Amino acid sequence: MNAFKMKRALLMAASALAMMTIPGIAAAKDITLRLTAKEVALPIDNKGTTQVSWTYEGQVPGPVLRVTEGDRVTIVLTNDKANKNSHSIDLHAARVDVISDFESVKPGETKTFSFVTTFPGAFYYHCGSDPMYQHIARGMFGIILVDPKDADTRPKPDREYVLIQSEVYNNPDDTHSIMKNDWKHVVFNGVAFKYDPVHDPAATKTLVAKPGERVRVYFVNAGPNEISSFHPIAGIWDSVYLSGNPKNKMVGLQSFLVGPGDGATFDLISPKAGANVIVDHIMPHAHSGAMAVVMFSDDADPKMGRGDNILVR
Ligand SMILES: [Cu+2]
Repeated sequence: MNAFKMKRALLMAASALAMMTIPGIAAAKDITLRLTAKEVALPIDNKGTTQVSWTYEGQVPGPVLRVTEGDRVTIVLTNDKANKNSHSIDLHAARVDVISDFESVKPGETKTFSFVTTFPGAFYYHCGSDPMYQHIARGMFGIILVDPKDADTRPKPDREYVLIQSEVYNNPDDTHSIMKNDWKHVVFNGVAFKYDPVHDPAATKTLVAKPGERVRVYFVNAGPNEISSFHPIAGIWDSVYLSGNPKNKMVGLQSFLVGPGDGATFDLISPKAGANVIVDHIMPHAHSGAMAVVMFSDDADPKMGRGDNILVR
């Protein structure tokens, strides 16, 4: 074989290798995620008491963003022209430049930036505009799930739920009161006792699963200020993945601390029918709103904890 033929054969072999895919390993994708910041009034309790909220897409928490490890993610953030404040987005799944990529966007303007996801996990995203603690206290946060590119690195869940903890402040207009931690409720997914008809008869929802099913809870503590001692009453965390990374696995835990700005993934399996209550075991947090009932029964609604119902609105 002459040098030319040798070079051509090597090039062909290299391109054949590049086209090969490994079974079970997801190929990287280009994903564009568009978010609009909206300032709206939203309920903070099951009675329907409302508060002016600063949001992504008019929702607290913001939409669940879901990509796979290795994907190239482009964020397009628009600040609605009806808004009064500048807003931004800081995603803990990104490795970028805080100044140019996470910069504030004025009302009526749009900002675009990209990053490649390098670690799988359950990551926090939030507004970082000044004062950041006020934008978070007003509801500008959500979760970005970066699924591992090799789905076989941990057991497949039967159901998935997102719980995002945050504080609701008595007067979020008063930034000093937020700095002094003068909150009214600690909540999951924006509303006090949202999934707890036991402690609040006005609640209409619970999380559900069948006995024996693996329930995977993606948890983020948005804060802005309080730590969470995350515990399933009448259950034990089967597995806890620090930051949601399959490599950071711990087993058989009763409670696990998640600080503001952090997240973790929790697997829960109930051997019998009945209820567990997921709480922040810090009592003022639990009894002001941070409780969520998980009902385990054989007739659990098959649509819950799947598809669009992993963050139960
Ligand atoms: Cu904001």
